[in-house]
Amino acid sequence: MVDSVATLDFQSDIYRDAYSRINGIVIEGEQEAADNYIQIAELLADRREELLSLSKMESRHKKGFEACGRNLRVTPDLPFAKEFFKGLHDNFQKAFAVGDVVTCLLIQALIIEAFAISAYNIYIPVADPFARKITEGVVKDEYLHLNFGQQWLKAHFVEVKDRLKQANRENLPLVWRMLNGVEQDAAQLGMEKAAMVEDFLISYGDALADIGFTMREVMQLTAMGLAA
Ligand code: PL3
Ligand code: FE2
Ligand code: FE2
Ligand code: FE2
Repeated sequence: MVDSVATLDFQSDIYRDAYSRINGIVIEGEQEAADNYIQIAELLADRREELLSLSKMESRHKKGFEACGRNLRVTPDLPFAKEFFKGLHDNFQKAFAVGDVVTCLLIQALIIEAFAISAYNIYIPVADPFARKITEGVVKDEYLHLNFGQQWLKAHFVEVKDRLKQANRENLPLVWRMLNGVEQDAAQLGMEKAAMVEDFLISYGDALADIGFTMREVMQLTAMGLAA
């Protein structure tokens, strides 16, 4: 366990080994997000331009994190990262295949964005100076992306409520599993799982409440799979 930034050695083998997987996850996550917004643009033709611009932002994020890896002379472990995202990727593709835009938005614009926001917020204070600058710029964009999904789902709340509950039930347990899968490597970077869970629950829970769920429903939704 690393307890403060003062103990982090960004050049050490142990730090760079953990970074190769985390950096891979973030690069793959940004690529996944870029692809997902292009597909969502096909389902929401009237918001096409906006969604394609979100996709371009994701591609820029990916480039930024690739630079963070190069800066530490780390090779991102992309095969590991692909496996890490497989569950959410497969569920997104299943939803897309049947034109289920509500599930696609829940997976990408709520779950993946809230996951990214929590990870980036917890990473910023313990990042190397180069990566900190990049991540600070990126996290601002992620709030806009979360807001896109939030606004659209809020505007259609009555029609999408049941589908959202179902999609949350199918996908949130995957996030808790992903957090467990990254816990050890994140700890090497000075990031605590409990802090990431807390930040995730704030972003995701606030979004669900704004979309229209009652506080009681938000509690039920966010607890889904937490124990598993
Ligand atoms: C959405 O725009 C991008 C999705 C990326 C998902 C990232 C999840 C990250 C989990 C691992 C935590 C480490 C963060 C460290 C940042 C270099
Ligand atoms: Fe992003
Ligand atoms: Fe994908
Ligand atoms: Fe994003």
